[in-house]
Amino acid sequence: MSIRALIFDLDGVLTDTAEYHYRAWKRLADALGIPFSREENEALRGIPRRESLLLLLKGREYPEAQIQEFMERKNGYYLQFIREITPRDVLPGARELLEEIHAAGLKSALGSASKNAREVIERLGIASLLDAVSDGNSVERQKPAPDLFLHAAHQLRLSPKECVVVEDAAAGIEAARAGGFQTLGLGPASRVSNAHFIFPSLERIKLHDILGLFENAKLDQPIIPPNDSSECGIHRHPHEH
Ligand code: B16
Ligand code: MG
Repeated sequence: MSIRALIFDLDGVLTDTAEYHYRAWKRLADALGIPFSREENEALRGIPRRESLLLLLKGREYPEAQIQEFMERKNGYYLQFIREITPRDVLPGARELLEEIHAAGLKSALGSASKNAREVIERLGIASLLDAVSDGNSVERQKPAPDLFLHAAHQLRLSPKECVVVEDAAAGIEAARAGGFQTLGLGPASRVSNAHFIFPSLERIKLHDILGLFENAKLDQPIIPPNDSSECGIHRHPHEH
């Protein structure tokens, strides 16, 4: 089946809001006297707000009202930080790829766990390049459940098999695969090892390269990765189900 759309995660794929999430969580952690490092922040990549807070609290228990207040406080800090976002904060290659998708008559959508995703894409100046937005407000069950991406495909009126999900986090790849989507992982293989294909980033990646990978591959059969896969930055996940 041919690919008709790409569904993009936001943080780590189209822009790098991880730094702002980190600074906001760090401010909360400092106020609570809980140690919290940049390394620990890595585990929060792609994880929804509540689950992120529970990881930060490391088993400390608080009443629900207090949990809500912590989440609101962190979000208040985050909203202050994202006021600094401008179109220059779109990650290299992302705007060009969105423009190529449009020019080719394919569709694109956002699939982000963030409840602030709309504000971020407006500030980045890419909202008009996305045909549908599925975000933290769109569905109940967040990643690694597939609902967010299924909601995006539904808005595009496409089946999961016709869509490639582009993700930088393990929870996102798991969500996409659970929904039956094709997956393109970005970043270190340690984070996205379950993706069908992996690239270091979107920089210098052309739409026809992505389409070629998925359209030529028989995704239901194991394949042997090409010898030069490490050089070209393309990795084919060998264990298809
Ligand atoms: P919010 P993504 C995720 O975005 C972030 O990676 C994660 O760190 C954050 O906790 C989550 O969104 C929720 O964000 O607090 O703004 O609702 O990678 O799914 O685009
Ligand atoms: Mg992400």
